[in-house]
Amino acid sequence: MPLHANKSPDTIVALSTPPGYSGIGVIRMSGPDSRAILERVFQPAGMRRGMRNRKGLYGKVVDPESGTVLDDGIALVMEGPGSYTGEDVVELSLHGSPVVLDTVLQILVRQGARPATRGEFTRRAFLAGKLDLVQAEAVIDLIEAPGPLAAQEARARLDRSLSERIEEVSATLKDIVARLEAHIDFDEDDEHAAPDPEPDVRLVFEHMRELLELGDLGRVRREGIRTVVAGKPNVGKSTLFNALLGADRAIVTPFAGTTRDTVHERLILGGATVNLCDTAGIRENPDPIEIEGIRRTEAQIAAADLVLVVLDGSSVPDREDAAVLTRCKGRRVMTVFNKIDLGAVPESMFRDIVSADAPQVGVSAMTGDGLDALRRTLAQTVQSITSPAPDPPSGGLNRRCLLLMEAAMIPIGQLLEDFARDAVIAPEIASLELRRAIGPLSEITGERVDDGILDRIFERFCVGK
Ligand SMILES: Nc1nc2c(ncn2[C@@H]2O[C@H](COP(=O)(O)OP(=O)(O)OP(=O)(O)O)[C@@H](O)[C@H]2O)c(=O)[nH]1
Ligand SMILES: [Mg+2]
Repeated sequence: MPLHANKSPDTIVALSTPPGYSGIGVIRMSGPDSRAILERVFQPAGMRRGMRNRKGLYGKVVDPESGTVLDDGIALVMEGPGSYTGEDVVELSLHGSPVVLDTVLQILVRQGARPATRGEFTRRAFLAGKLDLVQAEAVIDLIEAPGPLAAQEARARLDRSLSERIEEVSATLKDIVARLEAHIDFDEDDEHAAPDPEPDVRLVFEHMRELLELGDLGRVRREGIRTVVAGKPNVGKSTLFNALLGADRAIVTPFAGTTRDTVHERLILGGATVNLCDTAGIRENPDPIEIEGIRRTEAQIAAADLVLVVLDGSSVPDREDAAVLTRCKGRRVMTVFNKIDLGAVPESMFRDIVSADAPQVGVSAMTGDGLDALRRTLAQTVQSITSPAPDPPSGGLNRRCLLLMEAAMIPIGQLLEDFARDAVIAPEIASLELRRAIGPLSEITGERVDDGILDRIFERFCVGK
């Protein structure tokens, strides 16, 4: 449970559907007065029964001051603590008219509700212990998911399985600390001396490492695969980039050195999000403007999950092509032989510079020849990155949590090194190091977290969620 006390909150209200014309607009209220406020403005049709928990009721929304009927719609009461926020929640589904919804909102405020701030419903859910921070962040990631795989990843984090794994690590550490501290007062020769904590510490460290790896997998699912199109100038990188997007996005000219800066666009492929980046061509002896462009290209390659190395498949490769491939060492690469409409030089000419392990495709970005095959190969590669068999889509730590997990692993890693160097570590030293790891872990799930961090997290939300 979070440390924050739920100090008799007021009742908040917001439009939960996007502003603008729509079929239906939903207004949501949460707090102790939400039901009373609803009853002042909502007249159920028929008047046979009052509002019942979780039963939608059709009726009219009336301005209690003027008696004007503003709209008709469905009201739904969800009593706390079984609701999203843990408080009494009311949802009013009305016609999606911005004017009507705005008027009703104003009336609800006049009746005592306060306009909600960003993410305040979810923040209340967190403060009420209905969900932890990992889940709260999954809510916003689900809403903002750029593609189906990202949505599945966020949905998986909404289940508590990831939170439970983190709590398990935390509980194990606390357990080891408790055992160590129980023995601090015994001297070393004592028959009750603490058992060697090293095997347990090593095991917990392994679990933490697994969670980190899962986080990286989560990142490619959640944020997309950083896919960089790289090559020497004029090989057709921008033409290929545009062809993959199906849009004339990057400038193409016959002159080498056209692309000076990175260009970013998003592509959904087989459900996965591909963050495609076109780059400045890498060449020897660049001019001063190109130097900066190439520096940016290199930074993109260094952070890439996948590099599409574009070569001119119609001409013999040269030192510059070899240099591009050298810079991609350590990255996952796909080789694209472009301009095959101009006639392809024998593959053997590329043997010395191109790795046989990387997938290779011949295309003409200009005519579109081979693009379907390229998309298929790309989709397979993307799938192998996002779903290493037999792993089902599961949630991974996001960036905030990864940093905290890394911070938690530092003292433990240090302790393991000490164990390796010197078999006997005083229990008070070991417990001190382990305690340093527990703090960041409890910040991941929000067991201990300050308001500033909560503000930053819920700032990402929209009003009404
Ligand atoms: N024949 C043929 N020409 C192509 C093909 N792809 C690109 N081109 C031409 O090659 C020239 C360079 O294309 P770009 O896409 O600008 O090349 P780039 O690799 O982005 O070049 P820089 O941005 O300068 O590094 C243009 O004249 C394109 O029309 C292709 O598949 N076949
Ligand atoms: Mg270009």
